[in-house]
Amino acid sequence: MDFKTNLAGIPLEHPLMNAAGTCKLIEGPEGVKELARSAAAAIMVGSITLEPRAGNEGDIYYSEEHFSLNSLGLPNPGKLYYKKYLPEMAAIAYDFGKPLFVSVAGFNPHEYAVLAGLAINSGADLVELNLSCPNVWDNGSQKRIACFDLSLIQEILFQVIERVGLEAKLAIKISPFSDPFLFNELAKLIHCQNLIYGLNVVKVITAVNTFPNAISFNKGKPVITIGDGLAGLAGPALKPIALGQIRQLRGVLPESIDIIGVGGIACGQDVLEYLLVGANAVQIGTSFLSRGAKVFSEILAELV
Ligand code: RRO
Repeated sequence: MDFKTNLAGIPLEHPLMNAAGTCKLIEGPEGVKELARSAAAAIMVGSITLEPRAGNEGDIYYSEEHFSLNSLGLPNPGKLYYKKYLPEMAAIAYDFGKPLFVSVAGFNPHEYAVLAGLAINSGADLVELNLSCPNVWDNGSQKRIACFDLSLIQEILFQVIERVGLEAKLAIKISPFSDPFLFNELAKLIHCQNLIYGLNVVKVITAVNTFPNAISFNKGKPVITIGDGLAGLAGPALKPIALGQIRQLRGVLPESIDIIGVGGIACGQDVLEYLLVGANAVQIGTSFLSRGAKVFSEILAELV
Protein backbone atom coordinates (compact mmCIF):
# COMPACT_ATOMS: atom_id res chain seq x y z
CA MET A 1 0.00 0.00 0.00
CA ASP A 2 1.25 3.47 -0.87
CA PHE A 3 1.43 5.97 1.96
CA LYS A 4 3.46 8.60 0.10
CA THR A 5 2.58 12.11 1.20
CA ASN A 6 4.02 15.57 1.11
CA LEU A 7 4.37 18.58 3.38
CA ALA A 8 4.55 22.05 1.87
CA GLY A 9 5.47 20.34 -1.40
CA ILE A 10 8.26 18.29 0.21
CA PRO A 11 7.70 14.65 -0.81
CA LEU A 12 7.75 12.05 1.97
CA GLU A 13 7.88 8.26 1.52
CA HIS A 14 5.22 7.92 4.23
CA PRO A 15 3.75 10.13 7.00
CA LEU A 16 5.95 9.13 9.99
CA MET A 17 8.75 11.21 11.56
CA ASN A 18 10.06 12.05 15.03
CA ALA A 19 8.61 14.93 17.05
CA ALA A 20 10.79 17.85 18.07
CA GLY A 21 12.52 17.35 21.39
CA THR A 22 13.44 13.74 20.69
CA CYS A 23 16.39 13.89 18.27
CA LYS A 24 18.59 15.86 20.63
CA LEU A 25 18.50 13.06 23.19
CA ILE A 26 21.10 11.44 20.99
CA GLU A 27 23.25 14.50 20.60
CA GLY A 28 24.26 16.07 17.31
CA PRO A 29 25.03 14.48 13.96
CA GLU A 30 24.97 10.98 15.53
CA GLY A 31 21.32 11.49 16.48
CA VAL A 32 20.52 12.56 12.93
CA LYS A 33 22.39 9.53 11.58
CA GLU A 34 20.37 7.18 13.79
CA LEU A 35 17.13 8.72 12.53
CA ALA A 36 18.40 8.69 8.95
CA ARG A 37 19.03 4.93 9.23
CA SER A 38 15.61 4.37 10.82
CA ALA A 39 12.37 4.11 8.85
CA ALA A 40 11.39 7.72 9.69
CA ALA A 41 10.47 9.59 6.50
CA ALA A 42 11.91 12.92 7.71
CA ILE A 43 14.17 14.06 10.51
CA MET A 44 13.24 16.77 12.99
CA VAL A 45 16.04 18.48 14.93
CA GLY A 46 15.51 20.81 17.91
CA SER A 47 13.98 22.79 19.39
CA ILE A 48 17.01 25.04 19.26
CA THR A 49 17.51 28.37 21.03
CA LEU A 50 19.97 31.24 20.62
CA GLU A 51 21.88 30.62 23.84
CA PRO A 52 22.95 27.17 25.04
CA ARG A 53 20.54 25.87 27.70
CA ALA A 54 21.23 23.18 30.28
CA GLY A 55 17.48 22.67 30.72
CA ASN A 56 15.61 22.25 33.99
CA GLU A 57 17.08 20.35 36.93
CA GLY A 58 15.60 17.56 39.01
CA ASP A 59 13.01 14.98 37.98
CA ILE A 60 11.95 16.41 34.62
CA TYR A 61 10.60 13.38 32.72
CA TYR A 62 8.04 10.80 33.78
CA SER A 63 6.30 8.19 31.74
CA GLU A 64 3.68 5.54 32.43
CA GLU A 65 1.21 3.54 30.36
CA HIS A 66 -1.31 6.31 29.73
CA PHE A 67 0.73 9.50 29.56
CA SER A 68 4.12 11.12 29.86
CA LEU A 69 5.01 14.37 31.61
CA ASN A 70 8.01 16.52 30.84
CA SER A 71 9.55 19.72 32.00
CA LEU A 72 12.81 19.53 30.08
CA GLY A 73 13.16 23.31 29.78
CA LEU A 74 14.55 23.45 26.23
CA PRO A 75 17.94 21.83 26.77
CA ASN A 76 20.11 22.34 23.68
CA PRO A 77 23.63 23.49 22.85
CA GLY A 78 22.55 26.79 21.25
CA LYS A 79 23.05 28.70 18.03
CA LEU A 80 26.84 28.51 17.68
CA TYR A 81 26.76 24.73 17.98
CA TYR A 82 24.04 24.43 15.37
CA LYS A 83 25.80 26.90 13.10
CA LYS A 84 28.70 24.47 13.09
CA TYR A 85 26.79 21.18 12.90
CA LEU A 86 23.46 21.80 11.10
CA PRO A 87 25.05 21.75 7.61
CA GLU A 88 26.53 18.32 8.46
CA MET A 89 23.17 17.14 9.76
CA ALA A 90 21.46 18.34 6.56
CA ALA A 91 24.11 16.52 4.48
CA ILE A 92 23.50 13.26 6.39
CA ALA A 93 19.74 13.54 5.85
CA TYR A 94 20.32 14.36 2.16
CA ASP A 95 22.59 11.29 1.76
CA PHE A 96 19.75 9.13 3.05
CA GLY A 97 17.25 10.87 0.76
CA LYS A 98 15.31 12.37 3.67
CA PRO A 99 14.38 15.98 4.38
CA LEU A 100 15.73 17.70 7.49
CA PHE A 101 13.34 19.84 9.51
CA VAL A 102 14.49 22.17 12.30
CA SER A 103 12.37 23.31 15.24
CA VAL A 104 13.28 26.76 16.58
CA ALA A 105 12.24 28.38 19.84
CA GLY A 106 12.92 32.07 20.42
CA PHE A 107 12.28 34.16 23.50
CA ASN A 108 11.12 37.04 21.29
CA PRO A 109 10.31 37.54 17.57
CA HIS A 110 13.88 38.60 16.73
CA GLU A 111 15.28 35.36 18.14
CA TYR A 112 12.80 33.30 16.10
CA ALA A 113 13.95 35.19 12.99
CA VAL A 114 17.66 34.66 13.68
CA LEU A 115 17.16 30.95 14.37
CA ALA A 116 14.92 30.43 11.34
CA GLY A 117 17.57 32.15 9.20
CA LEU A 118 20.26 29.89 10.62
CA ALA A 119 18.19 26.78 9.89
CA ILE A 120 17.39 27.75 6.30
CA ASN A 121 20.97 28.86 5.55
CA SER A 122 22.23 25.54 6.94
CA GLY A 123 20.12 23.52 4.51
CA ALA A 124 16.94 22.79 6.48
CA ASP A 125 14.02 21.90 4.20
CA LEU A 126 11.43 23.24 6.64
CA VAL A 127 11.50 25.32 9.83
CA GLU A 128 9.00 24.52 12.56
CA LEU A 129 8.43 27.60 14.72
CA ASN A 130 7.80 26.17 18.18
CA LEU A 131 5.16 28.56 19.52
CA SER A 132 4.16 26.22 22.33
CA CYS A 133 6.94 25.30 24.76
CA PRO A 134 5.22 25.12 28.17
CA ASN A 135 8.26 24.60 30.37
CA VAL A 136 10.31 27.75 30.70
CA TRP A 137 10.32 29.01 34.26
CA ASP A 138 12.14 32.07 35.58
CA ASN A 139 12.19 32.67 39.33
CA GLY A 140 8.99 30.67 39.78
CA SER A 141 7.03 32.41 37.03
CA GLN A 142 6.22 30.76 33.74
CA LYS A 143 7.09 32.27 30.40
CA ARG A 144 4.10 33.06 28.18
CA ILE A 145 3.30 30.34 25.65
CA ALA A 146 3.49 32.26 22.37
CA CYS A 147 0.60 30.56 20.54
CA PHE A 148 -1.95 31.95 23.01
CA ASP A 149 -1.02 35.52 22.05
CA LEU A 150 -2.16 36.13 18.47
CA SER A 151 -0.45 39.51 18.16
CA LEU A 152 2.81 37.87 19.22
CA ILE A 153 2.35 35.16 16.56
CA GLN A 154 1.81 37.91 13.99
CA GLU A 155 5.00 39.72 14.99
CA ILE A 156 7.01 36.48 15.01
CA LEU A 157 5.81 35.61 11.50
CA PHE A 158 6.51 39.13 10.28
CA GLN A 159 10.11 39.10 11.53
CA VAL A 160 10.77 35.53 10.38
CA ILE A 161 9.54 36.29 6.85
CA GLU A 162 11.61 39.47 6.73
CA ARG A 163 14.65 37.32 7.52
CA VAL A 164 14.06 34.14 5.49
CA GLY A 165 11.86 35.36 2.62
CA LEU A 166 8.67 33.90 1.26
CA GLU A 167 10.20 30.82 -0.33
CA ALA A 168 11.15 29.30 3.03
CA LYS A 169 8.85 26.52 4.19
CA LEU A 170 7.45 27.47 7.56
CA ALA A 171 5.46 25.39 10.01
CA ILE A 172 4.04 26.58 13.31
CA LYS A 173 3.57 24.25 16.26
CA ILE A 174 0.74 25.05 18.64
CA SER A 175 -0.48 23.93 22.06
CA PRO A 176 -3.94 22.38 22.39
CA PHE A 177 -6.62 25.11 22.29
CA SER A 178 -9.51 24.48 24.68
CA ASP A 179 -11.39 27.51 23.30
CA PRO A 180 -12.77 26.43 19.89
CA PHE A 181 -13.06 30.08 18.78
CA LEU A 182 -9.28 30.36 18.89
CA PHE A 183 -9.07 28.14 15.79
CA ASN A 184 -11.11 30.68 13.83
CA GLU A 185 -8.93 33.50 15.09
CA LEU A 186 -5.73 31.69 14.17
CA ALA A 187 -7.14 30.85 10.73
CA LYS A 188 -8.11 34.51 10.24
CA LEU A 189 -4.59 35.64 11.18
CA ILE A 190 -3.10 33.16 8.71
CA HIS A 191 -5.57 34.23 6.01
CA CYS A 192 -4.66 37.92 6.51
CA GLN A 193 -0.95 37.13 6.24
CA ASN A 194 -1.61 35.20 3.05
CA LEU A 195 -3.51 38.16 1.59
CA ILE A 196 -0.70 40.57 2.46
CA TYR A 197 2.03 38.41 0.94
CA GLY A 198 -0.02 36.80 -1.85
CA LEU A 199 0.79 33.20 -0.89
CA ASN A 200 0.71 30.79 2.04
CA VAL A 201 3.23 32.14 4.53
CA VAL A 202 2.57 29.37 7.05
CA LYS A 203 2.56 26.23 4.95
CA VAL A 204 2.15 23.67 7.73
CA ILE A 205 0.59 23.57 11.20
CA THR A 206 1.89 21.03 13.70
CA ALA A 207 -0.81 20.09 16.18
CA VAL A 208 -0.19 19.63 18.99
CA ASN A 209 2.54 20.27 21.49
CA THR A 210 2.13 18.86 24.99
CA PHE A 211 -0.88 19.95 27.07
CA PRO A 212 0.62 22.57 29.42
CA ASN A 213 0.71 22.42 33.19
CA ALA A 214 -0.47 18.93 34.01
CA ILE A 215 0.46 17.34 37.31
CA SER A 216 0.68 13.79 38.62
CA PHE A 217 1.56 12.47 42.08
CA ASN A 218 3.47 9.48 43.33
CA LYS A 219 3.18 8.76 47.07
CA GLY A 220 1.92 12.27 47.72
CA LYS A 221 4.72 14.02 45.81
CA PRO A 222 4.57 15.49 42.29
CA VAL A 223 6.49 13.26 39.87
CA ILE A 224 8.04 16.38 38.31
CA THR A 225 10.10 18.39 40.78
CA ILE A 226 10.26 21.80 39.08
CA GLY A 227 7.51 24.39 38.49
CA ASP A 228 5.39 23.16 41.42
CA GLY A 229 5.12 19.81 39.64
CA LEU A 230 3.51 21.35 36.54
CA ALA A 231 4.62 19.85 33.22
CA GLY A 232 3.64 19.18 29.60
CA LEU A 233 1.42 16.12 29.13
CA ALA A 234 1.91 13.82 26.14
CA GLY A 235 1.40 10.17 25.25
CA PRO A 236 -1.89 8.23 24.81
CA ALA A 237 -3.93 10.63 27.00
CA LEU A 238 -3.16 13.43 24.54
CA LYS A 239 -4.36 11.52 21.47
CA PRO A 240 -8.13 12.23 21.61
CA ILE A 241 -7.38 15.89 22.32
CA ALA A 242 -4.95 16.14 19.40
CA LEU A 243 -7.36 14.38 17.03
CA GLY A 244 -10.08 16.88 17.97
CA GLN A 245 -7.66 19.76 17.43
CA ILE A 246 -6.84 18.55 13.93
CA ARG A 247 -10.46 18.01 12.97
CA GLN A 248 -11.21 21.61 14.07
CA LEU A 249 -8.14 23.01 12.30
CA ARG A 250 -9.01 21.18 9.10
CA GLY A 251 -12.44 22.77 9.28
CA VAL A 252 -11.08 26.33 9.27
CA LEU A 253 -7.87 26.10 7.23
CA PRO A 254 -7.61 26.09 3.45
CA GLU A 255 -6.71 22.69 1.95
CA SER A 256 -3.41 24.20 0.79
CA ILE A 257 -2.13 24.36 4.37
CA ASP A 258 -0.88 20.98 5.55
CA ILE A 259 -1.22 19.57 9.07
CA ILE A 260 1.21 17.41 11.01
CA GLY A 261 -0.54 15.48 13.75
CA VAL A 262 1.23 14.65 16.99
CA GLY A 263 0.09 13.22 20.28
CA GLY A 264 0.06 9.69 21.63
CA ILE A 265 0.76 7.74 18.46
CA ALA A 266 1.81 4.20 19.38
CA CYS A 267 0.50 1.97 16.58
CA GLY A 268 -0.61 1.93 12.96
CA GLN A 269 -4.27 2.35 13.92
CA ASP A 270 -3.38 5.62 15.67
CA VAL A 271 -1.76 6.93 12.47
CA LEU A 272 -4.87 6.03 10.46
CA GLU A 273 -7.03 8.00 12.90
CA TYR A 274 -4.79 11.05 12.42
CA LEU A 275 -5.07 10.70 8.63
CA LEU A 276 -8.86 10.34 8.97
CA VAL A 277 -9.23 13.69 10.77
CA GLY A 278 -7.11 15.40 8.14
CA ALA A 279 -3.42 15.16 9.05
CA ASN A 280 -0.98 14.94 6.12
CA ALA A 281 1.82 13.50 8.27
CA VAL A 282 2.44 12.58 11.90
CA GLN A 283 5.18 12.91 14.49
CA ILE A 284 6.08 10.45 17.21
CA GLY A 285 7.44 11.65 20.54
CA THR A 286 6.68 9.61 23.66
CA SER A 287 6.72 6.25 21.83
CA PHE A 288 10.04 7.10 20.18
CA LEU A 289 11.51 7.93 23.58
CA SER A 290 10.30 4.66 25.11
CA ARG A 291 10.82 2.29 22.15
CA GLY A 292 13.77 3.82 20.27
CA ALA A 293 14.19 4.35 16.53
CA LYS A 294 12.66 0.94 15.65
CA VAL A 295 9.29 2.49 16.51
CA PHE A 296 9.07 3.93 12.98
CA SER A 297 9.40 0.57 11.19
CA GLU A 298 7.09 -1.12 13.70
CA ILE A 299 4.30 1.45 13.30
CA LEU A 300 4.81 1.66 9.55
CA ALA A 301 4.44 -2.13 9.22
CA GLU A 302 1.17 -1.97 11.17
CA LEU A 303 -0.06 0.92 9.05
CA VAL A 304 0.63 -0.92 5.81
O1 RRO B 1 11.93 21.43 26.36
C1 RRO B 1 10.77 21.31 26.82
O2 RRO B 1 10.54 21.31 28.04
C2 RRO B 1 9.61 21.16 25.93
C3 RRO B 1 9.44 21.83 24.75
BR1 RRO B 1 10.72 22.96 24.02
C4 RRO B 1 8.24 21.69 24.02
O3 RRO B 1 8.01 22.28 22.97
N1 RRO B 1 7.29 20.88 24.54
C5 RRO B 1 7.48 20.21 25.70
O4 RRO B 1 6.59 19.48 26.12
N2 RRO B 1 8.65 20.35 26.37
